[in-house]
Amino acid sequence: MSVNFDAVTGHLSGDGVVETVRKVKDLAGVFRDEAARAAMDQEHVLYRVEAFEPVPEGTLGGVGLATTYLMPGQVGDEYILTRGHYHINEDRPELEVTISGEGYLVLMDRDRNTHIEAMTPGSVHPVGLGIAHRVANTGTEPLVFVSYWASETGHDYATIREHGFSGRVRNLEGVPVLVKE
Ligand code: PAN
Ligand code: ZN
Repeated sequence: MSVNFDAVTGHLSGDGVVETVRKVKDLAGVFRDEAARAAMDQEHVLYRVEAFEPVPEGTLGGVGLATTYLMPGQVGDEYILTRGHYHINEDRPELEVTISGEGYLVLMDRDRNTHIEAMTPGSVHPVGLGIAHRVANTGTEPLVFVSYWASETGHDYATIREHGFSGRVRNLEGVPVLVKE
Protein backbone atom coordinates (compact mmCIF):
# COMPACT_ATOMS: atom_id res chain seq x y z
CA MET A 1 0.00 0.00 0.00
CA SER A 2 1.40 3.43 -0.86
CA VAL A 3 0.26 6.99 -1.49
CA ASN A 4 2.03 10.02 -2.95
CA PHE A 5 3.47 12.92 -0.96
CA ASP A 6 4.49 16.11 -2.79
CA ALA A 7 7.38 17.45 -0.69
CA VAL A 8 7.08 20.94 -2.22
CA THR A 9 3.36 21.53 -1.65
CA GLY A 10 2.65 18.92 1.03
CA HIS A 11 -0.15 17.49 -1.09
CA LEU A 12 -1.02 13.87 -0.27
CA SER A 13 -2.84 11.89 -2.91
CA GLY A 14 -3.86 8.37 -3.72
CA ASP A 15 -6.24 5.72 -2.47
CA GLY A 16 -6.29 5.79 1.30
CA VAL A 17 -5.88 9.57 1.66
CA VAL A 18 -8.83 11.05 3.54
CA GLU A 19 -9.60 14.77 3.40
CA THR A 20 -11.32 16.59 6.25
CA VAL A 21 -12.56 20.18 5.95
CA ARG A 22 -13.10 22.39 9.00
CA LYS A 23 -15.32 25.43 8.45
CA VAL A 24 -16.24 28.37 10.65
CA LYS A 25 -19.41 26.52 11.68
CA ASP A 26 -17.33 23.58 12.91
CA LEU A 27 -15.29 25.67 15.36
CA ALA A 28 -18.04 27.07 17.59
CA GLY A 29 -16.65 27.91 21.02
CA VAL A 30 -13.03 27.54 19.95
CA PHE A 31 -12.13 31.23 19.66
CA ARG A 32 -11.99 33.82 22.42
CA ASP A 33 -14.47 36.06 20.55
CA GLU A 34 -17.38 33.70 19.89
CA ALA A 35 -19.58 36.61 18.71
CA ALA A 36 -17.03 37.44 15.99
CA ARG A 37 -16.97 33.79 14.89
CA ALA A 38 -20.76 33.61 14.84
CA ALA A 39 -20.92 36.73 12.64
CA MET A 40 -18.62 35.22 9.97
CA ASP A 41 -19.63 33.28 6.86
CA GLN A 42 -20.22 29.88 8.43
CA GLU A 43 -19.19 28.07 5.23
CA HIS A 44 -15.78 29.71 5.11
CA VAL A 45 -13.05 27.05 5.28
CA LEU A 46 -10.56 27.54 8.13
CA TYR A 47 -8.46 24.46 7.47
CA ARG A 48 -8.21 21.24 5.50
CA VAL A 49 -6.39 18.06 6.45
CA GLU A 50 -5.24 15.33 4.08
CA ALA A 51 -4.45 12.22 6.11
CA PHE A 52 -3.00 8.82 5.38
CA GLU A 53 -3.49 6.29 8.14
CA PRO A 54 -2.28 2.86 7.01
CA VAL A 55 -4.07 1.09 9.87
CA PRO A 56 -7.17 2.23 11.77
CA GLU A 57 -6.66 4.91 14.42
CA GLY A 58 -6.13 3.42 17.84
CA THR A 59 -4.58 0.17 16.61
CA LEU A 60 -0.92 -0.81 16.53
CA GLY A 61 1.13 -1.14 13.39
CA GLY A 62 1.36 2.12 11.45
CA VAL A 63 2.56 5.70 11.30
CA GLY A 64 -0.03 8.33 10.47
CA LEU A 65 0.87 11.16 8.12
CA ALA A 66 -1.24 14.27 7.56
CA THR A 67 -0.88 17.60 5.79
CA THR A 68 -2.80 20.53 7.27
CA TYR A 69 -3.59 23.64 5.22
CA LEU A 70 -4.46 26.36 7.74
CA MET A 71 -5.91 29.55 6.30
CA PRO A 72 -4.69 33.04 7.20
CA GLY A 73 -6.89 35.52 9.01
CA GLN A 74 -8.33 36.31 12.39
CA VAL A 75 -11.45 35.79 14.44
CA GLY A 76 -11.59 39.00 16.45
CA ASP A 77 -7.94 39.63 17.32
CA GLU A 78 -7.11 35.91 17.52
CA TYR A 79 -5.32 34.23 14.63
CA ILE A 80 -7.05 31.35 12.87
CA LEU A 81 -6.02 28.08 14.47
CA THR A 82 -6.64 24.35 14.61
CA ARG A 83 -8.87 22.95 17.37
CA GLY A 84 -5.98 21.25 19.15
CA HIS A 85 -5.93 18.05 21.18
CA TYR A 86 -4.08 15.81 23.59
CA HIS A 87 -3.17 12.28 22.64
CA ILE A 88 -5.16 9.53 24.35
CA ASN A 89 -2.01 7.44 24.76
CA GLU A 90 0.09 9.94 26.66
CA ASP A 91 3.31 8.10 25.85
CA ARG A 92 2.93 8.72 22.13
CA PRO A 93 4.73 11.77 20.69
CA GLU A 94 4.28 13.56 17.37
CA LEU A 95 6.38 15.48 14.89
CA GLU A 96 5.36 18.61 12.98
CA VAL A 97 7.25 19.74 9.87
CA THR A 98 6.49 23.12 8.31
CA ILE A 99 6.17 23.17 4.53
CA SER A 100 5.20 26.80 3.86
CA GLY A 101 3.76 29.87 5.53
CA GLU A 102 4.36 31.16 9.03
CA GLY A 103 2.75 30.87 12.40
CA TYR A 104 3.11 29.27 15.79
CA LEU A 105 2.83 25.83 17.27
CA VAL A 106 1.05 26.20 20.62
CA LEU A 107 2.03 23.58 23.20
CA MET A 108 0.44 23.03 26.62
CA ASP A 109 1.35 20.50 29.30
CA ARG A 110 -1.05 18.83 31.75
CA ASP A 111 -0.36 21.59 34.29
CA ARG A 112 -1.66 24.04 31.67
CA ASN A 113 1.72 25.68 31.06
CA THR A 114 1.56 26.98 27.48
CA HIS A 115 4.35 28.10 25.22
CA ILE A 116 4.75 28.72 21.49
CA GLU A 117 7.33 27.82 18.85
CA ALA A 118 7.68 29.79 15.62
CA MET A 119 6.86 27.76 12.51
CA THR A 120 8.72 28.74 9.35
CA PRO A 121 9.34 26.74 6.15
CA GLY A 122 11.44 23.71 7.06
CA SER A 123 11.12 24.03 10.82
CA VAL A 124 10.71 20.70 12.63
CA HIS A 125 8.92 20.49 15.98
CA PRO A 126 8.77 17.47 18.26
CA VAL A 127 5.57 17.35 20.33
CA GLY A 128 6.53 15.72 23.61
CA LEU A 129 4.59 13.29 25.78
CA GLY A 130 1.32 14.50 27.24
CA ILE A 131 1.48 17.83 25.41
CA ALA A 132 -1.64 19.34 23.85
CA HIS A 133 -0.93 20.98 20.52
CA ARG A 134 -2.54 23.33 18.06
CA VAL A 135 -1.30 25.69 15.34
CA ALA A 136 -2.08 29.36 14.67
CA ASN A 137 -1.46 31.04 11.31
CA THR A 138 -0.01 34.53 11.81
CA GLY A 139 0.98 35.06 8.18
CA THR A 140 -0.82 36.15 5.04
CA GLU A 141 -0.59 32.82 3.17
CA PRO A 142 -1.88 29.37 4.12
CA LEU A 143 0.31 27.71 6.74
CA VAL A 144 1.04 24.20 5.50
CA PHE A 145 2.57 21.60 7.80
CA VAL A 146 2.93 17.85 8.00
CA SER A 147 2.28 15.77 11.12
CA TYR A 148 3.52 12.26 11.93
CA TRP A 149 2.21 10.10 14.77
CA ALA A 150 1.93 6.43 15.70
CA SER A 151 -1.36 4.78 14.75
CA GLU A 152 -2.12 3.70 18.33
CA THR A 153 -1.91 7.30 19.58
CA GLY A 154 -5.60 8.29 19.56
CA HIS A 155 -6.90 11.87 19.75
CA ASP A 156 -8.57 13.49 22.75
CA TYR A 157 -10.51 16.58 21.62
CA ALA A 158 -12.95 16.68 24.54
CA THR A 159 -10.48 18.00 27.12
CA ILE A 160 -9.53 20.98 24.98
CA ARG A 161 -13.15 21.57 23.96
CA GLU A 162 -14.05 21.82 27.63
CA HIS A 163 -11.05 23.66 29.07
CA GLY A 164 -9.28 25.27 26.11
CA PHE A 165 -5.63 26.30 26.20
CA SER A 166 -4.27 28.64 28.87
CA GLY A 167 -2.96 31.07 26.25
CA ARG A 168 -4.10 32.44 22.90
CA VAL A 169 -2.11 33.88 19.99
CA ARG A 170 -3.55 37.34 19.42
CA ASN A 171 -2.76 40.31 17.22
CA LEU A 172 -1.87 43.10 19.63
CA GLU A 173 -1.10 46.28 17.68
CA GLY A 174 0.11 44.24 14.71
CA VAL A 175 2.30 41.85 16.69
CA PRO A 176 1.41 38.20 17.41
CA VAL A 177 1.54 37.66 21.17
CA LEU A 178 0.76 34.64 23.32
CA VAL A 179 -1.68 36.13 25.79
CA LYS A 180 -2.15 34.03 28.93
CA GLU A 181 -5.69 33.71 30.21
C1 PAN B 1 -2.57 17.00 13.16
C2 PAN B 1 -3.94 17.65 13.39
C3 PAN B 1 -4.35 18.66 12.31
C4 PAN B 1 -5.72 19.30 12.59
O1 PAN B 1 -2.60 16.18 12.02
O2 PAN B 1 -4.90 16.64 13.54
O3 PAN B 1 -3.40 19.69 12.24
O4 PAN B 1 -5.83 19.75 13.90
P1 PAN B 1 -6.98 19.17 14.86
O5 PAN B 1 -6.90 17.66 14.73
O6 PAN B 1 -6.58 19.63 16.23
O7 PAN B 1 -8.29 19.70 14.39
C5 PAN B 1 -2.23 16.23 14.42
O8 PAN B 1 -1.92 16.83 15.40
N1 PAN B 1 -2.38 14.93 14.40
O9 PAN B 1 -2.18 14.18 15.53
ZN1 ZN C 1 -1.70 15.42 17.28
